[in-house]
This record gives sequence, structure tokens and C-alpha cells, in this order.
Amino acid sequence: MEKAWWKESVIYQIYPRSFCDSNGDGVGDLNGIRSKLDYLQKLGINVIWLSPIYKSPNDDNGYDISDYQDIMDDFGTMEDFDALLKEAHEHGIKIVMDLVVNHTSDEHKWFVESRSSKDNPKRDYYIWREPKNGKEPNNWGSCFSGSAWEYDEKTNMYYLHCFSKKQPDLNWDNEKVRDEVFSMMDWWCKKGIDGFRMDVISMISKVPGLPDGNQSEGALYGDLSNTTNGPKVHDYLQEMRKQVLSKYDLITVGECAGVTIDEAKKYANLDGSELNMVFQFEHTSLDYENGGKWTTKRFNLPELKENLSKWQYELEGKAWNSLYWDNHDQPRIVSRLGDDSSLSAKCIATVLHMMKGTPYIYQGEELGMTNYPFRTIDDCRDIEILNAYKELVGGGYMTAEELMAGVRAKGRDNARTPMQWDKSHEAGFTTGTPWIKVNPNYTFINAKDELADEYSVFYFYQKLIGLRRKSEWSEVIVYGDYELLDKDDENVFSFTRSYGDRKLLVICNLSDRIIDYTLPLDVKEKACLISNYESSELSDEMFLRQWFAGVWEIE
Ligand code: TEU
Repeated sequence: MEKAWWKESVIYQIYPRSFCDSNGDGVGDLNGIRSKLDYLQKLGINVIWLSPIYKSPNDDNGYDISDYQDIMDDFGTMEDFDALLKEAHEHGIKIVMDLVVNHTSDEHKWFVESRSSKDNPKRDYYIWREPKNGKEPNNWGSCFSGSAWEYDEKTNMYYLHCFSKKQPDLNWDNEKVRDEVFSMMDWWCKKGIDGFRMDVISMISKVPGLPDGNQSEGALYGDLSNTTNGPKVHDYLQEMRKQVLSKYDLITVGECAGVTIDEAKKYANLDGSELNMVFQFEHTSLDYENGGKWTTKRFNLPELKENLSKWQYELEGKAWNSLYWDNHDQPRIVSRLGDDSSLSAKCIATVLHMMKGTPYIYQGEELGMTNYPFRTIDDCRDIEILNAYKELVGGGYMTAEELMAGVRAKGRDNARTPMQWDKSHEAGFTTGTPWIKVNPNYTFINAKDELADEYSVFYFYQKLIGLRRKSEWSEVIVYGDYELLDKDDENVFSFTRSYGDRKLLVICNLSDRIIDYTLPLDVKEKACLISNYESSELSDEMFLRQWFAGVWEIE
């Protein structure tokens, strides 16, 4: 397999709003990030993915962009960004920008013009339709509740918004839109940025005629299947590759809601015609119920193993996987799959970092930061949660208690509480009042304490990253073939990685019970690479302690 720096990287996602506030206004900012570059260098990552930092009215925390070539006031200035980019590079860290081009903000000048009249030259930059029988043009529901269509009185037409009504969808079938986007991307590349994470890029091509989506019984709206992996999406990405991406040495990852293995083989084909890799959402939907996320249902381990292994096997030699548990849209994995303990955080991290693909770490994951005990809707800030509350609780479909239980288990705000830097005022995140509450457990889960404790989750992550990036096992960890063992075991996740004549064995007990375990292979331990317990000898019969994780080179 051809080697590449982006296959050998470990990426750290920063949600700037919640990372570090340098000026006391309660909102994280670019200078806050600059002040933590030493911390990130110490962790050992070599790429940062920055969630959006562009000008935005913040209806969806920056995923609604009103100017792609300017910085959000809360976050600082373009000079601050240039300084961040330069200093990150001096630290050996690359910067990947979030590219949100399925939609803009309704305050973007293109949309302001587009909505001004039917014959405005930018009218066709967005997706406008006449009412159908006096109602919405089709049954599509927005990801953030309600219809995906908003009626605009000025011209008596509807515009499409797959997300909030302040996020109108761009019309990618219009060549001028594509040219505008590509030249904006080129402008950032010329500045020296190192890649793009492409927000819902699988949604840029809509099925012509905009046919109704599937509507299951009892559902309020049809789904967005006719906006996902549409007929032209691969043409548009190949065009993007030709016009922009191919001119630079970038890392590219597409966020691909609804992506299947077959589609992923196109988006992330190793021939380099589109993107380097995709984020798929199958494993993060396995604990949903009837397609809905507001549930306390937990993962079933055999199902999770089967799904992750399917992606490992099927992309082998054809496309490249991204590996993630957490991001700014997901609850914290240590609460979701683990039991909030540092042992479970280390065990879960071992599974991910020993698989094949490029791993992503979401801020605070390296500390074992947990979900937040949201009590009432007043604690929440996320538009998805607020709208769901209005629609589901307001409409009498769920009680407030039921929805809040779902929010505690799955809500996006779990990931968005401020980074826990130390035990001081507001966890050291801000000298002011944070925009969203700090998790009360900051007194015992925080970076400062972990940096002083050699057995902390932080140092465990540092070691996992070091093994992958700079160790005698790097090649096996990055390029080795994956093979799942014990597929039906309900507690243990074990697999091997093989490269040439070298082989690693990974055994993780994803339960809080002691398991009597028979080694599924007849092998001998050559070396133990890492474990979250002090004694970790490999033997034919083993007691795997709660949340035990071990990785060995075997012969
Ligand atoms: O997310 C798109 C997406 O499909 C989801 O992860 C979505 O947020 C989730 O299903 C809701 O439960 C991207 C961004 O990551 C997200 O933060 C934005 O809100 C969204 O696009 C719109 O830009």
C-alpha cells in the first residue's frame, strides 16, 4: 500500500468556542488555541481540525457562515489566524479547516441578494421552489426539526434548508456556485492551510425534481435520502479535485451522512480522484432507536464490532478509513460506551487507535471528559436540542423527562462544554462566564492534574499516539491488515494487525466485569506495547480485569 503522511497522522479536533478563552468574554478564541499549542505538541498529534472560525451569526455555532474569508468576531481577527497557522507549523502541527459549503448563513451576501428578487443574478445560487398546493414543495424534514422548506414572503417562494432555516442550501448544480466555492478554497490554500474537513459534503447534489423522501409511519416529515449521495456528487468532487485539491498537498476528509461502503469506495478511493477519507455514521447510529437519537439505549458490543470490522475489511486496499468515537456532534464515548472511569477511557481509546485508518481525537477525549448532567432545557444551547424540545415535547410526542434523558445520553452539547484545563475558576477555560456550563467534574478531571500523573488518560493517549507515529511498530499500526477475533464475544473486542511477518494482538475487555478469557490464538508474547494495567502478561488462560486493554507483538 502506498504510504502517505495523511495515513500516518493523528488528528485533534478543536471546537474553538469551547477550547480556551483568552479575553474573558466566555467564548473560546484563536489566541486561546495559540496558547495551548505546547499542550497539543506534548500530546503528540500532528494535525488540528478546526471547527468553523469564519464570520457567522452563530445560529449553529459557526456552521452557518456569512463570510468565508473573514473571522468570527468572537474568535479574533485574520491576523490572529495567520499567527496561529504560523505558530502551529512551528510546532510541527498542520491545520485543517472546516469547509461548510452545502449551505451558507442566510446572512451571507449571496443569500441576501438571492432572496431579494426572482430575477436577481444570484437567485439560482440557492434552491427556490414555488409552493405546491399552497404548501411546502415536498415532504422533506430538516435535520433540526420542522420542514426543510422556509416560505419567503418577499417573492412568495420557498427555499430549501436541510439544517436550520438560517442555513439555506446552496445550489451546486449552478456552475457559478461551484466556481465561487473553488476559488474561496484556493484562497485558503494559498494562505498555507493544510486541508479540509468537508461538512455534509455527501449532501451537495440533490436528486433532480426533488422527489419526496421516505416517510415512516408516525413520522412528521419525509427523510433527506434524496439529498444524500445524489447523482452528481462524485462529478462535483472530481471537479473540486481537479480545480483545487490537486494543486496542493492536502489532507481531505468528507463528512458523509448516509454513506455506504460502496459510496465510500468512491469518495475515498485510493486512486486519489476525490477525497482521502470519509466520516461514516453507521457505528454512531447503532445506539439509536427506530432511527431516533433521543434514547438512552446503549451499544451492543457484537453489533459494534461487526460494524467497525466491516469497514476495516471492505475498504482494505480500496479506500482509507477515518477512525473516530467523538466529535462536536456526538456524546462523549467514555460515557456512551464506557462508565465514565479513566480505565474505560483508556480501554476504548486502545480499540480505536489500534485499528487501521487515520484516528481523530476530539478535544477533552484525551482527558476522559464525560457527558454533562443536563437537568433542564435551560442548560442546553444546541439548536438541534432546542428545536427537538419544541417539536417533540411541545407537540406532546415525548415528556420533558424523556427528552432530557435522551439529551443526557446523546445530545450534542455533551461534547461542547468547556475544556477542563485545571481546578481554578470555570476549569481555567475563561476568567468570565462561559457560554455553556462547565462540567462539575472538572475538579477531578482536568488537564493540569493529568499532566502531573503519569498514569493519567492524557499520558495513555500520548503513548498510543507515539506508538502509531514514532515507534518500531508504526508500520504495523498504520499499514497492517486487520483481522477480528472472537466476533460473538459480548465483552471482549480483540483483533490482530499484520504487516509482513510482524503481528500485533489487541485485547480489550469492554465491560466492568472480570472475564475469564481463553486466548483465541496459539501464540507467544514478544513484547507488550501498552496496557492500562501494570501487569499484562499474555497467557493461554487469562483473567481480563475490568476495562482491561493490552497490545502485544506476538510470534
Ligand atoms: O453535521 C451534519 C450531520 O449530519 C450530523 O452529524 C448532525 O449534526 C447530527 O446528525 C445531528 O444529530 C454537520 C456538522 O458537523 C454539524 O455540527 C452541523 O450542525 C451540520 O453539519 C450543519 O452544518
